[in-house]
Amino acid sequence: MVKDNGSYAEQYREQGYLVVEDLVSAEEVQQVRQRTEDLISGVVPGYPLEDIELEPGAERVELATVRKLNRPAANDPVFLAHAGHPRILAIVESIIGPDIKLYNSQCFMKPPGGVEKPYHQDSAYFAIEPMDLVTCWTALDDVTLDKGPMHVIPGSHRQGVLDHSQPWVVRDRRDKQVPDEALDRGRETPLLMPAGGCSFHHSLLLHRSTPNRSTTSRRGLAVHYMSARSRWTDDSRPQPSYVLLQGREYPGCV
Ligand SMILES: O=C(O)CCC(=O)C(=O)O
Repeated sequence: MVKDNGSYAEQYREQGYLVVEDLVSAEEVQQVRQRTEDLISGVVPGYPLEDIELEPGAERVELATVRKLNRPAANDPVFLAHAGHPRILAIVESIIGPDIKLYNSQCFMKPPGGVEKPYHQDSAYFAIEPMDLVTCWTALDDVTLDKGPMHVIPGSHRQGVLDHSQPWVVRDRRDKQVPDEALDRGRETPLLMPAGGCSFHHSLLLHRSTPNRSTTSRRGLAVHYMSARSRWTDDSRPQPSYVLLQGREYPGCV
């Protein structure tokens, strides 16, 4: 059931996440799903190769090997339209206010056999302050336990950025993760939902996704939103320019 946005915001503040089923229509989901297939197969040519990440050990770009499409909303109009979805923006607004910018987006393809993504906080990778970006993760396929859902640790968004120094290596893939002793795994919750459902999570919430042990893909489209009052924190790189999706700009901010 879709509730009012005020109760969503309250749950989000307390738990650092929420799940809303049936937010995106079956037709809209199908359009995005089809687009992932057309971009990867080359039916729609031109998706930048440097923004296609493969599963560990894979060499060819195919539906069965792509781990994720990076920056889809920056690279493709269908994904940009999804980032501006009014029902998603209404919930994002109830959480971070009316002035909303697109920070980034990632389409996780998670094919059968797709590997896990270990525990992390998004803010450990985002050069933005304050660290209260919100990610809307839309299920493009039904998400069940065997398909490698996201898991979260409720309330873990209140502890600031944790150490991410523990290496995580699978074949040619190197990543980093939060060390086990910092995790209260007894509290972890899988985010299960039918296609068209969305989860929203805080950029400091501890989360991971498990391997896909099923025979079909588990695609999830993550769009990261920030307040237009945010600031860029990486002095070693020029500040990128970010698309305003709703509301107004603020001088000196992103
Ligand atoms: O969908 C996944 O497998 C991982 C998602 C994730 O880690 C994220 O959205 O930050």
